Amino acid sequence: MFINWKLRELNLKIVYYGPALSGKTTNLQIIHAKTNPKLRGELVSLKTREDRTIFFDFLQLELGSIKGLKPKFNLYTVPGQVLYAASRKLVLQGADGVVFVADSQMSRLADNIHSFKAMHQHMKELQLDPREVPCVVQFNKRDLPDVAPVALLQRYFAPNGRPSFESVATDGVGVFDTLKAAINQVVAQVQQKL
Ligand SMILES: Nc1nc2c(ncn2[C@@H]2O[C@H](COP(=O)(O)OP(=O)(O)OP(=O)(O)O)[C@@H](O)[C@H]2O)c(=O)[nH]1
Ligand SMILES: [Mg+2]
Repeated sequence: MFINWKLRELNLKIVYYGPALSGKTTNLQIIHAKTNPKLRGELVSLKTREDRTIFFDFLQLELGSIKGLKPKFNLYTVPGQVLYAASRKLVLQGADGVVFVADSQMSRLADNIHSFKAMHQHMKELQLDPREVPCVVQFNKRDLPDVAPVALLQRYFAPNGRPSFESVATDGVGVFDTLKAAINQVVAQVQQKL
């Protein structure tokens, strides 16, 4: 959280984290495409020629007001490829909330688990308390065959009633439900701190 008192702006950071190719960038592309241009900035993507995220994607949304301040939600994605662990950690720094995007395919379960653990490890190293930072989980690619049952995914990634959403990000399904839940959680926590 960063407050610019002169401009009365409240900057909040939400990071989309998850394994390679789970659909993090696709979430931001859909949010960018479907949000009123007056409320959002441009989508900045630092990517390889094969459209893989190399450092991060970034999209800023300006919504509502909190205690007389204008909140700006800065949405970032991390690069999922194994190679870019250092970038993942850097992008996670200072996060006010995270969205964990899991790939629902059974064959990707181990990668999701590995990425989820790594996220918690990075948070600890960055002095972010995983019990404090709001986290919403998205089970993406529900349109594909051989997806893991939601109950199984919930047991791994959303125990104790953590908000979780099924999605088909390429079709926009579940993208805004996930985003709204993340924003709501972040706002609720910020309101307590202000
Ligand atoms: N079938 C299906 N494909 C999807 C879905 N969401 C994303 N994809 C596809 O999965 C591929 C990877 O999506 P990205 O959004 O680039 O994934 P990413 O998590 O940003 O990947 P990295 O940047 O490498 O970490 C693309 O070809 C997407 O079109 C989905 O819900 N269903
Ligand atoms: Mg990406």
